[in-house]
Amino acid sequence: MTTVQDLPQIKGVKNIPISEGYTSGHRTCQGCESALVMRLMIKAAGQRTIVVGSTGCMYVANTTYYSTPWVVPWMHTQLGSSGSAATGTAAGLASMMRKGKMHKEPINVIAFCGDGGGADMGLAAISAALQHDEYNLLILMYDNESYANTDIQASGSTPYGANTTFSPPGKETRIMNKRWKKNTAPMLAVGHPDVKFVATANGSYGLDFNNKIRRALTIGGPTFIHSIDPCPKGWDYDPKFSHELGMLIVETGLWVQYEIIEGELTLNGPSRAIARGIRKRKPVEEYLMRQGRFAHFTKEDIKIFQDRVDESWEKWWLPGVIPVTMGQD
Ligand SMILES: Cc1ncc(C[n+]2csc(CCOP(=O)(O)OP(=O)(O)O)c2C)c(N)n1
Ligand code: SF4
Ligand SMILES: [Mg+2]
Repeated sequence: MTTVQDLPQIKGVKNIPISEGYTSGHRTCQGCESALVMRLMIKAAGQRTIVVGSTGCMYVANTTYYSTPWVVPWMHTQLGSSGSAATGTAAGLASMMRKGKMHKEPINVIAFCGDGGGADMGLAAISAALQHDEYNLLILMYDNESYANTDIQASGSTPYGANTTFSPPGKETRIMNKRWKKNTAPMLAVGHPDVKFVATANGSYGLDFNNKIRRALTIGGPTFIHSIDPCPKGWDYDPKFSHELGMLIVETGLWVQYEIIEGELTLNGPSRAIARGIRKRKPVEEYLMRQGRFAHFTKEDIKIFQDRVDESWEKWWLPGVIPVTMGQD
């Protein structure tokens, strides 16, 4: 028995599978990139897949009043439990097959979580899942940079200064959220040396997204993907600009596209061109000023933001990825 499915890399958009596992029947906002991420994910994984998802927009808006877009087995799990649900599902399948209660075949197990459920509340369970190298499972963290489902509260993944219901700009204090965004994928990659695949992804680069899902599912063992998902409601912009904002966050160098395969890091798409000096980073202002959540920013706030992004590319030991600098000998 093979332990993983044979999911070859997709060469070109014309070869993307036509079949859908995430169809009509959801009630996400117009322009919701997280919904696109779900669609891309299951398109790449195929029908022999079990999806479990923690509480958040991708649970609530996808299972309202007996309607659902999922046409693969799907289960809800508690907000901080994507890691434990993934481990339990993979262990359950292995046990049923070992006991002869199920036909032996490789079934993909994918657990998704939001940034609140993953990078904040569920970090411990994800860490535990990433140490169970006897199971094949993928954890996909879709990051809309807030606790969106409960009305856009700030999470550890919310960017510096963003207006959320927990961090509204006021007359006395303009910048309420002074934290820099959590750097989740490198944290998990560096902290779990046996994990064979950790990547960042973005629905605006669809084919790259599909192929990262396939690489994660076929490499064996637990794997992790962190996607950045523009959210018209929380980021406050016209839904028609979701795709463009997804590209801008990469083009400004604020989000870096990469994958770490068996400990080796490769930058992808525009991030690779930026790192090689082939392409210049766009000013972050072009990205920030397209969104209402940064509408209160002054020139000074934009400069603070730009300086942090510049620093990540110019001073970090692994530019844009790992926030440490080399100390003196
Ligand atoms: C233990 C627990 N605390 C709080 C909640 C309420 N709650 C439901 S969804 C949600 C937001 C989750 O945010 P995130 O994981 O980022 O997903 P998103 O809603 O942004 O898609 C919260 C706080 C809950 N369901 N369970
Ligand atoms: S609030 Fe954001 S993540 Fe939630 S359904 Fe709407 S666009 Fe999607
Ligand atoms: Mg969220």
